[in-house]
Amino acid sequence: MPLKISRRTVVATLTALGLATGAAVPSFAADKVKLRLATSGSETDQRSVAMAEVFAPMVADFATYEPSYNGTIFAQGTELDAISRGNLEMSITSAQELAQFFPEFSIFTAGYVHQDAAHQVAVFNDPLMDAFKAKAEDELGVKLLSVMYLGRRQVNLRQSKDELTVKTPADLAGVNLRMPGTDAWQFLGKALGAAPTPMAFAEVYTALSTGAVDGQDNPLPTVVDAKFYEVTGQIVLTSHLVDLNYIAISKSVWDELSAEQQAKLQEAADAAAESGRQKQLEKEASLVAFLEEQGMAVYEPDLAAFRDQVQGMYLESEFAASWPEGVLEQINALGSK
Ligand code: KDO
Repeated sequence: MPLKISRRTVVATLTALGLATGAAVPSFAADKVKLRLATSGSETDQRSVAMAEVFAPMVADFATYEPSYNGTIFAQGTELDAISRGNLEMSITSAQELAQFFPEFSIFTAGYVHQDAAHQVAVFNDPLMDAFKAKAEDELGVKLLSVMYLGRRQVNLRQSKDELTVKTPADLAGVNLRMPGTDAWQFLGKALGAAPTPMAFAEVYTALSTGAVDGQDNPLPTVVDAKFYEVTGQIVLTSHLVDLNYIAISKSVWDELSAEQQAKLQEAADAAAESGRQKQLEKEASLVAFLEEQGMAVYEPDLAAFRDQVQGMYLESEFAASWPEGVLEQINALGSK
């Protein structure tokens, strides 16, 4: 059960401690603003690279950027709470994590809703997002700056294709599929037809190598970056979720910046997101050959069978009941299909 903490409570607590925002706080006075960012991604993940190489230099005249990787300082899924409590300034967060606080964010976690990277950007910048963004700011103290592309999630199994060939969701019955540890992720695993197991990203390589799980799902660049190909035998190109992350910042830190600094920071976040997106797309397009060279089978299943099952299960789920009326139709209208 995630801790729900209101922004008012956070501000009241900080005020009681004499740390209320608005007054001259040392880190905002003569010093630069400290921007600690926590991510469960690695240092070589394209989102991390874009933040370090594009974002950080663009804000360097007024901010110091201090990233931490691999969920080391804040475990995967705890970053939003840390920002809300004033213990962290930034994170690369997910709709699945936001859905723990605000169930309606699960609309962005549903399989086969986002169509591609451009669709994600169109949705994020559309007025339909205003109410979602306002809720995260007002009730959690988290401002969503920009949308990052993680990629098309694929099913990645230990078994060779000879041992198990996946054509339809029925072929995944009983497959112990690691999914990240929130309800929205677990439901996606079930919708694929598998038996999902919650586990933090940092533990996945070991779990695959020991056989504690049969597989995991992630985009191809992540499979390569995390070297999952060393401990798995096949990739089923289900493309079940065109996955995204948001660059998130503490709303109170944001409010302390001047209008000029805010504009620079926003520009830097957008530039980093765009750079990371292009690099991730390039990798995604080129990695099938690399994975095949590593001896992996990479193949498409019956995509219509997966899409029909996943979409059907979402529409009948309790998640869909939390989606604001008409938003799914608005999202679909922004796509090209
Ligand atoms: C994962 O845990 O499988 C996931 O892909 C979920 C994403 O939201 C994101 O947090 C990502 O891990 C990590 O950054 C590692 O790439």
